[in-house]
Amino acid sequence: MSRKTSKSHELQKRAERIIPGGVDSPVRAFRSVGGEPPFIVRGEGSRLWDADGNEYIDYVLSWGPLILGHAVPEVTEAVMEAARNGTSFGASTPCEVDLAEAVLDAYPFAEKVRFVNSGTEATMSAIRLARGYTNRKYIIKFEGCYHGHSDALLVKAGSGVATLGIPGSAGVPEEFVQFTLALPYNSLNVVEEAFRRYKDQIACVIVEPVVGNMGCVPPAKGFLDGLRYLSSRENALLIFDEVMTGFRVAYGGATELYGVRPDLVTLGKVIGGGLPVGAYAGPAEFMDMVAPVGPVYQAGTLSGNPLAMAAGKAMLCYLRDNHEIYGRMDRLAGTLVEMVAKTARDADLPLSYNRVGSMFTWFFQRGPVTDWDSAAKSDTKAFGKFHRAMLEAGVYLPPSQFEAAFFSAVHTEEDVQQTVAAARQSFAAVIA
Ligand code: KE4
Repeated sequence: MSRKTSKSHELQKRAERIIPGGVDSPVRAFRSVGGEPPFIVRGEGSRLWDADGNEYIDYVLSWGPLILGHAVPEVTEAVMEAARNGTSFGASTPCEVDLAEAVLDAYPFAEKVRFVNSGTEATMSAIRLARGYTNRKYIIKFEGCYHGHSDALLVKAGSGVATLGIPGSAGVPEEFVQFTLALPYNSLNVVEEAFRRYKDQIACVIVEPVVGNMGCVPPAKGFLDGLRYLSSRENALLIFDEVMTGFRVAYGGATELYGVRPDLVTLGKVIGGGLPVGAYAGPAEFMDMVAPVGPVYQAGTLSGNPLAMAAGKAMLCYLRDNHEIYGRMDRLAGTLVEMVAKTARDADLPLSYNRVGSMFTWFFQRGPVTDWDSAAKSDTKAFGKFHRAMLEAGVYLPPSQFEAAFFSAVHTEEDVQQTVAAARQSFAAVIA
């Protein structure tokens, strides 16, 4: 029996008349998987409910923030308590100092942190800081990595060393991306070539230390060390964009997991507990370049918002005091990913996967997936069929082959068994 969808359909029709595509972020429109998105009304634990009363096991978790699942009592209570005292002051509050200390506790290489309202603001500000500190213009990013929607970062994949940034969006003048180099992920020799070609002109290298935005792609052995070596040798800043991996792949993120020290780290998602927070952090040598101490300007009306700070503080305090959840998520997510892959093999369906802790992606191809060029070989039509069938079976996956899925500390063995069973029947739909 297929899901009831009339209420979500009605809401979608209302929404798309007054909001572009009916969504406040493009990927939510389900354009790359087909079908209409359910309108979500409630989340609890590992589950979501939509406007028609359908229940789902959630592997999007608001695109990463909800590592403890939905409606976590500690977080909800903290936000309600804060709200009783007012929602915003545009002034310093004790809670932002508490959260700053919690962030630096997990990232000991950093001495100072600045809170902003999104991952986009965090990476945009970190790049401005790197350019201000080095007095250089060029930046290196990697194809398939996404760092938010600031102009300098919206470049087409495939630019490579040969060609400077090509706008990846309408409305971005080529002048705004002319100093952006988009290189293949996991290819150190191309980075070396870029530093040779643009000697003493590159301000920073920004990288997702574990990529989530071409689907999950881990760094090749030595890649992060190599970026560290080359950035240091060339006096460029190394920026780890840990908006997705921070407090997820380990309490101290990929910085802890791989033991490579960046010069700046950007954060978001988990540190806001589901409320809008971004951050950038690093040694005082760099961070004291930021206004009002230094000449690099950055500001925000709602930066350090007391409700967001309360949510983030509750989240990080829980993670700090319950480290064992990382091992449990790693084990259970591993079981899920491998059992679904085995189900695909049993159905003779080409499927590969990448997983780092509680973030993962099933790729509809034989693999391996190590960079954008290999990720792009995936059968996105098959993924779309799989996504739609899983939704019908009560499993809510990211609506794109090129997104990471997330596991939480509250997903259960029962969730895993139910998901594997749903995958078994969904693969049949893919093959049909
Ligand atoms: P936001 O501006 O969306 O808060 O963060 C931008 C960003 C920066 N860096 C990384 C590594 C990110 O993953 C993101 C945002 N992630 C996407 C999911 N792939 C957000 C989902 C969306 O765009 O709706």
